[in-house]
Amino acid sequence: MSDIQKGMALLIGAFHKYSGKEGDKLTLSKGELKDLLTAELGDLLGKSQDKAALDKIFKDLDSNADGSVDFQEYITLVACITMLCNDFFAKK
Ligand SMILES: [Ca+2]
Repeated sequence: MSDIQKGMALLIGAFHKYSGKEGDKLTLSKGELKDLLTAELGDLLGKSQDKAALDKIFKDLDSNADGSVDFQEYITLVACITMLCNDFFAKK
């Protein structure tokens, strides 16, 4: 597999690792999102122990406001963070 294909497979796998923990297996509950953000993105986002901050991130991500974060909403977050990282390295 190419690097991009490997990256895609890893992003899909990472989502399902957390989405399958409770409730709907294809979406992230707030608890699952917290686990994902802490374990996978904690270095970049800081610890999301702050409940108000987590509530805001969840609300912002849940763009169709159905109370869960689906794959499309998750991949949008990953794409945004990836763009920020790219900007950061491009400016160096
Ligand atoms: Ca949603």
